[in-house]
Amino acid sequence: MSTRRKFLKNSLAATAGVGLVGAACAEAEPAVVIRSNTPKALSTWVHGLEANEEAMRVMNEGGHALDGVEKGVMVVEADPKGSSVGLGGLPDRDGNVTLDACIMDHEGNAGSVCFLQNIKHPIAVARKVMEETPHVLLAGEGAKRFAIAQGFAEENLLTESSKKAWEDWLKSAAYNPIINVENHDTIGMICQDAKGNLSGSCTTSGLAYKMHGRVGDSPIIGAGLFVDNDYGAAVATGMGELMMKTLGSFLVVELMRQGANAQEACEAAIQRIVDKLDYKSFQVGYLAMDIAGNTGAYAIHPGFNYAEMVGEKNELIDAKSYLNG
Ligand code: SD4
Repeated sequence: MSTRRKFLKNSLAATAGVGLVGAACAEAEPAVVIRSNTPKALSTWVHGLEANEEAMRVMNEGGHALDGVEKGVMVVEADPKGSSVGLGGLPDRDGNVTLDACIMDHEGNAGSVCFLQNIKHPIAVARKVMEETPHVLLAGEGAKRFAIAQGFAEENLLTESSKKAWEDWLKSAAYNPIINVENHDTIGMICQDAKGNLSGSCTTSGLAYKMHGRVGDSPIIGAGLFVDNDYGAAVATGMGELMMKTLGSFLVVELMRQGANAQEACEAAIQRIVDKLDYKSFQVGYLAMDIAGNTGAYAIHPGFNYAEMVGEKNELIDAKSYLNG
């Protein structure tokens, strides 16, 4: 049986409540998918449009997918208007901007930073962790010291407008992380380069007004991002606790490995959240690409969109969702 038919059969059986543990995993065969070598950039939310432009520029000048996903999201990290990423990101409830980011390449190398403060480009620090250390994840003060040792400048990331928003929030100080626009525009990005290799990145200031020290899914390999260059890549955005409890990005890629296409895999990973967790008041969106350059996207609630760029065409697309308004 083809891997894809096996995935569909298993999905139906799962819907019928049949236990399938190990069934698909044990028999997984390589999917018959032809690797694309057309450079492509895919990223979450409307700011993905400018990230895609930069990533494609870098890849068209001979950069690898890894360069694309790093340089692409750096545009958004540096934009003070973005309230969920890098400079201008909304702070935690004590007024500190704390950043999470990770990056993964086509060889399965990964680097990440979490609870990083005062460094504008956490994604570039994550890449340095990947390339210059034997580790995957550096946190907090240690991550900052490493960044400074690598030549990154220490700077204040709390802009006047994010400080003002925090001061307004302090008047009620209601800590009730729910879906709303300012809470979920992390950038997750997947690129495929002219060699057909995939890489991914994810960078965020996390939930606005989170508890000091809270770290979300975005720096966790497998939760906010996963890349398997034999099958595909996935990124996540939204309420990180839900992706962490289901290891969502890994799940999406694993489902592709078992024969699901990118869209089916995103839908099945959202279904996993719906089946297991209290999901109704939270948004989660998954975005995925397989090695053929096919894409998939799915969210719990309407409102998740993403940018997809091939050649000169860069489009913003609305993802389908489990709930409909
Ligand atoms: C987090 N997933 O820290 C991030 C938030 C997010 O768009 O995606 N914002 O939970």
